[in-house]
Amino acid sequence: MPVERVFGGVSRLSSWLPGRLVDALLLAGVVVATATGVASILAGTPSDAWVLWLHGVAGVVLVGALAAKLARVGHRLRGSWNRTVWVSVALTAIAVLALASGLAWTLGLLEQVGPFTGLVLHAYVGLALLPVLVVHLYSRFRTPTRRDASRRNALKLSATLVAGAVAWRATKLLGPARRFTGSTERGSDDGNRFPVTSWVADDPDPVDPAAWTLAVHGLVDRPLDLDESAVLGDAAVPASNQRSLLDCTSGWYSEHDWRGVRVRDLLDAADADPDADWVRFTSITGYRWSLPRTAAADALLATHVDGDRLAHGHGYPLRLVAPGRRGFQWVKWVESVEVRDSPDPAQWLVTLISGFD
Ligand SMILES: Nc1nc2c(c(=O)[nH]1)N[C@H]1C(S)=C(S)[C@@H](COP(=O)(O)O)O[C@H]1N2
Ligand SMILES: [Mo]
Repeated sequence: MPVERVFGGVSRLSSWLPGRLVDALLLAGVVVATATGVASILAGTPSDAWVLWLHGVAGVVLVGALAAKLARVGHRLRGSWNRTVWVSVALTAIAVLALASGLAWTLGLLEQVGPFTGLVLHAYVGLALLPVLVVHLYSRFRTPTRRDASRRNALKLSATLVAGAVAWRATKLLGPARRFTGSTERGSDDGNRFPVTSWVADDPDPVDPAAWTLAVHGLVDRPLDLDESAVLGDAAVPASNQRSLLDCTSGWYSEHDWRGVRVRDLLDAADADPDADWVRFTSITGYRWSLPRTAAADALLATHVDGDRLAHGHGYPLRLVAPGRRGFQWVKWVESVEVRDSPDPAQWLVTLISGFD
């Protein structure tokens, strides 16, 4: 019977490593997967690819460790279901959903679920696991014992990690082409025809250019208040071009030729304090992000995408283009550039409470 063979294989797998080591592997896997999943929000350049690689390896190792654990403890379902069993069952269900959604996203089987992309769904399910895991550990946590710390077990653990790395590599090859962040390409080099992603509450009316200005202020000697014609290419702030890739954490990316004013030129024109290390960009909606001075200087405040004037959804009249930074930092409908000597930790809260990505 093939089914019996599968279960037989799994239970052999479950006795391959001592149960306490499987449990330790599960806990370590969840810790690594959570840390790298959260960190991936900031992964913007290929030098950050290892974060996503670790995330994937942790995921496939968790699949194996979870199977081994279920083969070992599954029989408890036949006993009476006390609170501890209920928590374990809930934890298993969420873990299976988290792993399956991550795998399905990688394989291209789960692009969209209602309002969420498969990747966003995966992130929420993964986060939902944490409180249930804490409750589970509270009643069931055991540390591995000295007996488990053998050379043999160390070799087996290493072999498991290598197998995980190979399996993750193979899984990625089976799925569609994705950037190292897991994002798929959408509407590159095609003007305004790429996805609009705004947080639910961040949905302003189209900006009336006659009533709009860009303020450059804060630690500057000469504050500026520029109207649309000034940002469209003035002698004081010349037009610049920038090819750059927008990579949204919801799982898509789009690469374009952007045109606008270089932030460095704005800071020069405003005589910004050379010792001020931060620049904060704020939208007409209050949405904001701050960049370190050097990254800000290289950024562009774009008026055009692939030669077309920016559409409202993409931030008309002016949006931040921040090379190497994830999409959520590319503030749309910018009306303020503030030179500061400190970062702005509250920006995280401001972007989070704006709604869902
Ligand atoms: N003001 C404002 N800027 C914003 C957002 C927003 O909700 N409000 N969304 C951000 C996110 S999450 C992304 S991925 C990009 C998307 O840009 P697009 O809608 O032009 O594709 O804009 C960013 N800038
Ligand atoms: Mo985004």
